[in-house]
Amino acid sequence: MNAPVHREENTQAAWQDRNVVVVGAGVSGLAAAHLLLDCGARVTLTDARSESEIPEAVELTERGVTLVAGEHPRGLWTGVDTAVFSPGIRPDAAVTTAAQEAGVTILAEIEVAAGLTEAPMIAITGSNGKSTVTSMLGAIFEEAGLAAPVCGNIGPALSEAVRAELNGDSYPDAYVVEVSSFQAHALRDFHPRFAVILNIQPDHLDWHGSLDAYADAKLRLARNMNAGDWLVYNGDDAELTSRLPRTPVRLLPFTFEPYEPAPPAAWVGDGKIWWWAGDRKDAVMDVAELRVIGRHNQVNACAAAAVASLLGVAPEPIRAALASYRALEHRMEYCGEMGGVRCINDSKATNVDAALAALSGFDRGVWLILGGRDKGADFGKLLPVLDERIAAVLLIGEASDAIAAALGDQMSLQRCETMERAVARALDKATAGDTLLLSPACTSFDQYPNFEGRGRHFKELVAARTAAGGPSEHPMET
Ligand code: UMA
Ligand code: ADP
Repeated sequence: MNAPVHREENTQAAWQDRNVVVVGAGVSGLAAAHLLLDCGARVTLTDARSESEIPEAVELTERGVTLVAGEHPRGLWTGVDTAVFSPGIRPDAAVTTAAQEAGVTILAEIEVAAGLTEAPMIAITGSNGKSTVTSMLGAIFEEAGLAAPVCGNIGPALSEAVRAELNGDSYPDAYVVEVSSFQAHALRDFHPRFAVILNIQPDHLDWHGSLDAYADAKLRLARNMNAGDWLVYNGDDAELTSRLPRTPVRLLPFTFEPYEPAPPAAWVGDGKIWWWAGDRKDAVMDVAELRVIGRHNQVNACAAAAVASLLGVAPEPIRAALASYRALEHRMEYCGEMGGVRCINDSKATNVDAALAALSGFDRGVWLILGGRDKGADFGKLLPVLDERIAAVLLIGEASDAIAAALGDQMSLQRCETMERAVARALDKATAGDTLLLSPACTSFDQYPNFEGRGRHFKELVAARTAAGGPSEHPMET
């Protein structure tokens, strides 16, 4: 049996003729298997799904991969010392326990890929806002003429992006990698040169077990960072600031209020995004130029501007990229207007903090659709923002009782059960200047396959009403 692969050995040569098991034949497992094959490894790919459910694996078996589908038998681990796990494999899954009992070293897919490139990693994590900030950074680098593939949790897998480089199809200056808590929890040697932690808010607690374990997973991203690296963090988030690493990594806060203590720092203040480095304080842009909606998106833009500034990108390309950046689908996505009522699809708000952030951006007249499948969330956290800004809360899905119990008689709660009824109720009653907001604070799995399906359904219902009531000629100002 070969010795386990560690950082200094995670080179193409170290994988040559090595037996390795890749667990999970989804986006990351398929990409990792191709990458390892390119490095000369002998790859076994295993997935709980049956062979017929993973047609994408055929290309790999044709390249010599052994596919073990339908189960993860114990025999997998014979003669194997290293396994590459997909992020979705839970730490308490039977396959994880079996690999551990067999003494196999478990590597995260992003760790393997990162070890095979010299290009610096810019890693972005947090509970909410990862995809937004990752894609904002991608847009800034593109504007600045830098080659910086956007990958990781946002898709494609880091393994796919690194494979393109090793095959000579791309020459990246850096990788912009969105890292989820699932990807971060198993990291050992991953060493980004720049990391961004946006916030620590309770999410995926069923997976991680506790808020501490979840926060630890996020902070693993920074565990190997040192005095030559930069950790960019949300200075307003007490759950995060109380957990900052005690390593020599250089720290850079971003905040929603002017930051006084010392440079470098970035903040949103006086209607602008500011960058303070050395003895210069530069206004990067007016937040009024942003097309994205909400205070949280101003902070996201500020975080992206901070990282780009650290990397030496000038204010003008940052401004230009952020001013033309449009919200990702299902994240505070403007999707129509009828009779002066603006409709916003924030279906990706699958936790309470995302819904809280969405609501914070409005003063009045919000018809809020809440509900779906409850993850054991504390809906009472919404109470401080369920004030005069709310016209009504429209409840859908399984979580209706839990939400009603948490919110009590504080406001007009209307049980609608389905999206159809919620949209119809809101658009029948709302008046010009109001907003219909889907920001449900729950997962979609009780009524939809995923949040994308839920968001698309919402948009279809809005579009049908808009068509019936005449198209809007006035796109929303943000
Ligand atoms: N599987 C097994 N055995 C098990 C459990 C799962 O074989 O015990 C198999 C499944 O049958 C399936 C495969 O594992 O074939 C799925 O692996 P996966 O869940 O790791 O998913 P991937 O398709 O590899 O996609 C992953 C990320 N998914 C998750 O973390 C759940 C994708 O993020 C990511 O884009 C992709 O890697 C590339 O990096 C998606 C996501 O939903 C978008 N992320 C979560 C989120 O954003 O909230 C964390
Ligand atoms: P992630 O990739 O972390 O899930 P997204 O950018 O996809 O983040 O946004 C997910 C949800 O969180 C959306 O509802 C979005 O409006 C909300 N959101 C985005 N940025 C933030 C933030 N900084 N704080 C709180 N919520 C946010």
